[in-house]
Amino acid sequence: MDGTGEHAENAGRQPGGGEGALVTFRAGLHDPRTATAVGRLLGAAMLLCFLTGLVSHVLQQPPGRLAGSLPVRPVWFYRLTQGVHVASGIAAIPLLLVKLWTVYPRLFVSPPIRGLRHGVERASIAVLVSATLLQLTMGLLNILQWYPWPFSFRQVHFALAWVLTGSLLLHLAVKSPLIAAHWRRRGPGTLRLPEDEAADRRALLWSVGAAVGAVTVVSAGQTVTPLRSLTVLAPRQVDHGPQALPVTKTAAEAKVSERALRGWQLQVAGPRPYALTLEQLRRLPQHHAELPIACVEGWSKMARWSGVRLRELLERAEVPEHASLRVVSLQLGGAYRVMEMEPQYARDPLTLLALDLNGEALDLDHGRPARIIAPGRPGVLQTKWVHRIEVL
Ligand SMILES: Nc1nc2c(c(=O)[nH]1)N[C@H]1C(S)=C(S)[C@@H](COP(=O)(O)O)O[C@H]1N2
Ligand SMILES: [Mo]
Repeated sequence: MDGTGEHAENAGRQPGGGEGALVTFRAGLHDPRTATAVGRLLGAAMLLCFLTGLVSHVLQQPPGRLAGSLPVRPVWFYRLTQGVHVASGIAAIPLLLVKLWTVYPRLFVSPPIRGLRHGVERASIAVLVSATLLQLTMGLLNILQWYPWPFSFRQVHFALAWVLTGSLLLHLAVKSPLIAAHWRRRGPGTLRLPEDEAADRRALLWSVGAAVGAVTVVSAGQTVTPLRSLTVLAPRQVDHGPQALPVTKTAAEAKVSERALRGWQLQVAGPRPYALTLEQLRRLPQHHAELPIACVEGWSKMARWSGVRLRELLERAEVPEHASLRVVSLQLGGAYRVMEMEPQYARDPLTLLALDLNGEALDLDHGRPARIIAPGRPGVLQTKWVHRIEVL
């Protein structure tokens, strides 16, 4: 079918609609040109979201071959990619709603299925729409820290991303003639709209732009400090929290109490294993690093950390240069009790077993007595309440 035909079917303007239409819709906002204009913004947001999501997944669970080449610089690498991930996902929500609204008259085409090809196309759109709705809803609930599901968020979000991308590519392929015909405002296939409908469309596109801009501005403040007073959509106010740094999981939530810290020692495994008390750690050479915490939920903030270089702790135990580590927290359960670290992070001069944050001893909520801080890594891997360092 050519673009013009679809246009006419989509938007019969006579009362009673075109032949076979169950419901009639005014053309201006439900035509392929509007769908294309909104669709490509949505497509761009989804593409950015997908790529930055892959980055986040790989950093958190590197496939064997990639583990050695994960980037250690720039130190704000994950801060940028995850900020873009969350911002593009949030921007996609109004875009998706408007896109669905521009095309929903197509739900009512009659007959509903005109043959095998049409049936397959409609089925793929059903998969695309439900996967996208589910994906964006899951992501949004996650950044609001609401986990109503029993399964692992990350695994399901990752699998769904592939289902969504596959069905999106199929959709783009099927619609490519229509998209090509309506890519420009005045293409060969486009009908000239009456002025009032063209104005409707312009108004719609401006409002979509404004809505996307607004949701981005009110959520970006969790990362972009000058916008922080506008942060109403994001759950984290980056100025709140002890020592001017937000907390995702408090010590109380992780069931780490002051009592559990009594008699604490850092245990380091290796050919020459040893244990050190906090006083002994403080007597080792102290180093400083300006590094951000960048949470997968999108908030991030720079901080000043001091403590012992992880590299020096490993050298003392004669851990081989190319060894990966397992860092174990005092926390008794939970997904982030144990963290693995590749050698390029472990040996980086900026990677610290931090004892101080912004000039004071770590607050209990920030991981007292000691926590890991490494450049370029997701917040979930910046393990708090570190107890033991093991060699893999
Ligand atoms: N042991 C342990 N470490 C942890 C967590 C945790 O739940 N348990 N949460 C992580 C997450 S999700 C983030 S974003 C950072 C936040 O560090 P902060 O609370 O000091 O800001 O800590 C990480 N370290
Ligand atoms: Mo986090």
